[in-house]
Amino acid sequence: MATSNVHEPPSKEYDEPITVVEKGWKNIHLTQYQGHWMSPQYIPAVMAFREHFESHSDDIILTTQPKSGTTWLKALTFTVTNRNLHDFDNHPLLKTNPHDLVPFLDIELYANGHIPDLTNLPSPRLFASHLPYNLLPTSMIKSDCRIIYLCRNPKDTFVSMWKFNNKFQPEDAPIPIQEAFELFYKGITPGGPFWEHVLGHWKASFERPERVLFIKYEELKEDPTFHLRRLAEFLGCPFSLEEERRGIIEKIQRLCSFENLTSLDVNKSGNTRIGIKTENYFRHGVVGDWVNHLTAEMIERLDQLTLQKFGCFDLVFKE
Ligand code: PAP
Repeated sequence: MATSNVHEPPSKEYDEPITVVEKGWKNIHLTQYQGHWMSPQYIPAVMAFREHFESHSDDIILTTQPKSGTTWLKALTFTVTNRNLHDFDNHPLLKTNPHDLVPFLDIELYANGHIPDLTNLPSPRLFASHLPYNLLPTSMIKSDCRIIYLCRNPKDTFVSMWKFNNKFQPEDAPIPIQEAFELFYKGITPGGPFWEHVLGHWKASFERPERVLFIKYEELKEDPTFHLRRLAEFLGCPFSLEEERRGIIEKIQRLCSFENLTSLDVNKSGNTRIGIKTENYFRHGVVGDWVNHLTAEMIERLDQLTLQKFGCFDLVFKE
């Protein structure tokens, strides 16, 4: 998506006190901002985004916590929304990593507090954010744009996050899993605490069901056809009978599948626009890999905490 950066006053000083600064995931420091943890380098971006983003009512915003399936959701939503523009044999996803088709607002377009000109992007504009629901710009909530949230069970999210963060550590000095676990458990993750991030979107999906769609990674994995229909209906572009007959849903599913995306050269080498190796966004792409990494004690503690946080909200995950 082409955008131009208007280099307005950069990096506004924080106008709120930084409550706690703690050394986070080894060399990745996290700071608390309005009750959520984030990298201090992103705070000017988050502030500029919240203050200056002007939402359109037909915007589509994908919100996730890191390692919950963002890459997959970007691929699926881009393909569903643009299905009349691209044929499957010559599709942008064959040559471009999903992150470069759907930009992050907070950590990419508003990076360093610069204010991008997004007014001329074609409708519907498709963006992503890792921010919790309560930190999304007011204009986004007021404009009635559509928000799609994808979440994943905490154990797989944690393992995926730990493995991903270790890609940025020296090979001979990875973050010990116990250390990473304690951080996750205490809520010290980008956008975390994990549970509050999920609950904010869960509640919003009941309060504004026509504007906030809540999807679970495990259910998407189990029945992608059902959830693709749900997603298209939510976006106001349901699949027609003719499309169903032509097998469009299966084609989208296949194009965006872990197996297909990881077979493409673009996802085997090179970097995304924000400088992360494309291959780092793919590992196993399965449900339940946590059994291979967590100790019995970690499982017990995480399950207890999750029950305590989600129990009364009828929010459960297949694992
Ligand atoms: P991000 O938030 O940094 O963008 P995100 O895409 O949310 O990362 O998470 C990556 C996880 O999604 C990886 O999970 P794993 O570590 O447990 O394997 C990655 O493998 C998985 N993933 C990426 N693409 C797909 C896909 N097409 N289908 C299913 N899972 C996927």
